[in-house]
Amino acid sequence: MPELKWWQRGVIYQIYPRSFQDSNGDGIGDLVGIDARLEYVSALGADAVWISPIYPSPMADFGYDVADYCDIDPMFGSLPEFEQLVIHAHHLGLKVLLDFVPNHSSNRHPWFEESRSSRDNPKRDWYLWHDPAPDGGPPNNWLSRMGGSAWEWDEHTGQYYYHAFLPEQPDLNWRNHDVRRAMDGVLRFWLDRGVDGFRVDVLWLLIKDDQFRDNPLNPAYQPGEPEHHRLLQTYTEDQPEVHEIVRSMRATLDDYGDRVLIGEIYLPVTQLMKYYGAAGDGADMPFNFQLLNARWSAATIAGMIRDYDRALPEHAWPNWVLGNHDNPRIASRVGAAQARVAAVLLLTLRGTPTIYYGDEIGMTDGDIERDQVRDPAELRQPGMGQGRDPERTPMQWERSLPNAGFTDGKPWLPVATNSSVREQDGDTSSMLSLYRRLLILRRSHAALVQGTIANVVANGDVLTYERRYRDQSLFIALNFGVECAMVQSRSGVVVLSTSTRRDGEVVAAGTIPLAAGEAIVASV
Ligand code: TEU
Ligand code: CA
Repeated sequence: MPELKWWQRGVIYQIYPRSFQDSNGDGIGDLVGIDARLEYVSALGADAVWISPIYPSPMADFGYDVADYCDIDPMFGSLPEFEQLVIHAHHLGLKVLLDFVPNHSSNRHPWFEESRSSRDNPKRDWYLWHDPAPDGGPPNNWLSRMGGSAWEWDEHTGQYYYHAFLPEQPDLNWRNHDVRRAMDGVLRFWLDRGVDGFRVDVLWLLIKDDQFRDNPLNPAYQPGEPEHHRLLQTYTEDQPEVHEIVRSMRATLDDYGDRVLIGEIYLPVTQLMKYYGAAGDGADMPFNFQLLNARWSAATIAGMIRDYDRALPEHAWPNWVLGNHDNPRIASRVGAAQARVAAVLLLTLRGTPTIYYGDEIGMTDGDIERDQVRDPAELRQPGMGQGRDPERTPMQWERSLPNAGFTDGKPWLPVATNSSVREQDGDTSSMLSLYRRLLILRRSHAALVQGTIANVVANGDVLTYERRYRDQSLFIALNFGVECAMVQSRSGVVVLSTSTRRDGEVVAAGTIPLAAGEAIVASV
């Protein structure tokens, strides 16, 4: 196999900066705090950190409403502190990825303030302005993913502007080449400062239908679902013109060599594959979000692995994700025991894994009281299951300390103390120990990094597959059930199990027992 790139060999660790480590007692995580925890991330065995937005922002959507693409919000720190963090990370052998948010800016960005100032402002066409419909209402039926119409009336210029998310997040017009040039300059600003790549926010939404046609009704819509599910996104997502933009972003990163382009793309696998680019000149890693809300069964996951691997274009590199800052945490979705199975799955499947901060200690969704809710997705559609605060609660470092060591101040979200890094650190049976063992195993077995995956089989509640590279062959078995199961295996030696007592166990050819919620990796 051709020499792998760092992002093919490595493991990415997502840091939600607001919740990782506060260093100045304001209850909000910051860059100095992250910098102080880089040794922890490196010792865990990760190879790169992806930091969610840290740019100047009014924080209407907690940083995904950017008011200056080329600076650091004072709440998180400063550009020199960021540059220091990059130097420190690189010294530790960690790559640094930023979150690029090109689909929309903040309504407080100077670009939008110019654009909204008058109909003939040179930047008017940098955003999507439209006359009202004949009845004076919104131009069409497009809905915001945060609830309500996606059109906001601007009295001053007598037009509406489009926002896929909050009114504070006006969508940029990516059909305008001045926008593309400006955003290319943003990428180069950070690449010049040593950034090793980007996770691109809502890459699949960048282009909207140029005729602004109404989206069709969603026939599968069920009452009680979020409002925007009423419509199919036919004219507001996955438009064919987006791929030339992806190619352009990739070309810019390739100018710098060895940088990674990750796309946040919530699409079915068949549509997702286009984002690798027809000639492999698209995104390096269109995020594979299938595990985020998959039915947690051996049969479902087996089918998912086979279908995804079969759908991958030649030379396309797979990736897997168990969680992120927008979805309920894996340990809350499947429970503590199955979260251990999920860890083995994530770190033994073929392709690059992304670990969401806190999942390595089995963090669960935080309990957020009504008066503690911060997420506009919840505030605008309360009780609809859209809120993301629970998966964004602060990292739990040491539960004997105030706020688990996250902050000396009042944390921006409540900190759970049901577990922490410190107490798991020395416990060989802890989730943290399991993640560390898995990452050591992964790093020491080429079969897990660049091997093939074969014989993906679900037998009852047990999923098995093999990873092979040259003379190395690993057999992975995961019990998704609540009963002990017998698994057919070749002879070998257990090199890792979720219940540590089996490490080193010799496995005779035939059937071996797998306890409920147990997973093993055997060298066969
Ligand atoms: O998310 C895009 C997105 O559509 C999913 O996050 C999810 O469907 C939705 O946000 C749930 O409310 C990206 C960011 O990850 C998210 O945090 C931002 O809120 C959003 O884009 C707007 O930038
Ligand atoms: Ca702080």
